[in-house]
Amino acid sequence: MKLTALAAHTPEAVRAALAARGWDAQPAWFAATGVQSLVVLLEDITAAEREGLVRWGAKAGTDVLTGEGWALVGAAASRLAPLARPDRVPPGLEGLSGELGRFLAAYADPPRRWEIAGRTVALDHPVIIGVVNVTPDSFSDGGRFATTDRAIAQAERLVADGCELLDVGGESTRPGAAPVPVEEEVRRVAPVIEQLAHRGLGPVSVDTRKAAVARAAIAAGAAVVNDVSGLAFDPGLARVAAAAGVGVVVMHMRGSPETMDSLAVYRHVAAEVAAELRAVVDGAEACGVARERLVVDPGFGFAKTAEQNFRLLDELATVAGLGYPVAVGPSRKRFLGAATGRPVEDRDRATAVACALAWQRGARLFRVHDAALAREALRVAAATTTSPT
Ligand code: PMM
Repeated sequence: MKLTALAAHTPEAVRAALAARGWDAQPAWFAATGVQSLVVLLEDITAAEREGLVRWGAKAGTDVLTGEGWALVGAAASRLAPLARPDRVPPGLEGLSGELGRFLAAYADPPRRWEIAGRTVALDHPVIIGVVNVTPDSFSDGGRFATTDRAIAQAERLVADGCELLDVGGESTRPGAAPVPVEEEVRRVAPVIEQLAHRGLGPVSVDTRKAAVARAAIAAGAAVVNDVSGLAFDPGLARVAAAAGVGVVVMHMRGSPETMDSLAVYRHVAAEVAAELRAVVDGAEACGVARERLVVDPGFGFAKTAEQNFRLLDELATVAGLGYPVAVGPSRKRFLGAATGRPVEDRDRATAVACALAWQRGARLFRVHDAALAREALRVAAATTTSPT
């Protein structure tokens, strides 16, 4: 007998082992995703559901760990699947089917495209979003691209280095940054967006928390709104985005840039960030934003300590489990400095590594200042992923 330990962090190894033994690509992929072990934490369940899960686990031969109001179930995806099917779920566990079904559907068929205004962004490869900050005080590049010409030159460099989307921002959101009035923010971003659209550089995203700025940016040619407040700052923003049919990136944060550092208190950061993002996308959809236009972002550096950022990076699959494409923006942030001891102007290598790790955990869009380094790292990471994920 000969034993080989297969890599179990993704379905890849099983798929490849089956393909090498004559299986066709499609059945090999389905079987591999079915064999893949998943762990789900079910919270806010009743005592009866908890007991029902323990009984089901004993029968199904799966691990179920429980406590007051929660259960943690570890099982192959194919074993979990009956719990998600109304016709197969054991009596008393019907209330769990909906959420489990939603999760398993997203696991089996993750989003492969993102619809933005006027085009579709394919997510079968790393999509790099280049940062064009038109602010005098952004933490890493504030003031450098404060004029339209300089912003355009930076955008040209980013596109040459492989960016597929340019994110233009006119308000710094670093901790403690002062708010910018609407007219000033529009004055900063609109001419740059107009020029980028005019020159065919783009598509362009506008990094703003304000409906009025989003409206002006969309009129100037923006195809995406990227809101670091997760639609919390300005209740009108979602409707503006919905009416215009633009893509929407909703980022997780708590409070505002002035207050966020004091709100970095979590019991289980990945679970809480995912739950809060779920509430945001539900709210966006209720305002008319189509599901296929939404991207979620865990908001590295926003209301998180360095340790929480790293936990979140490692557990990014929890955010991907929501079933929306995931964007990340670790670029040059403080937590990377905490790990490397490097100052802000020397964090692009650390950023590239963080991007590669995020790709492996399910992120598909990467907001960076230095696209060339990130692209190299992401090409290496993406080369390890061959299957239709
Ligand atoms: N970070 C910043 C600004 N905008 N948008 C998204 N979606 N994700 C981020 O992580 C993010 C963002 C802060 O960085 P900057 O001041 O360098 O732009």
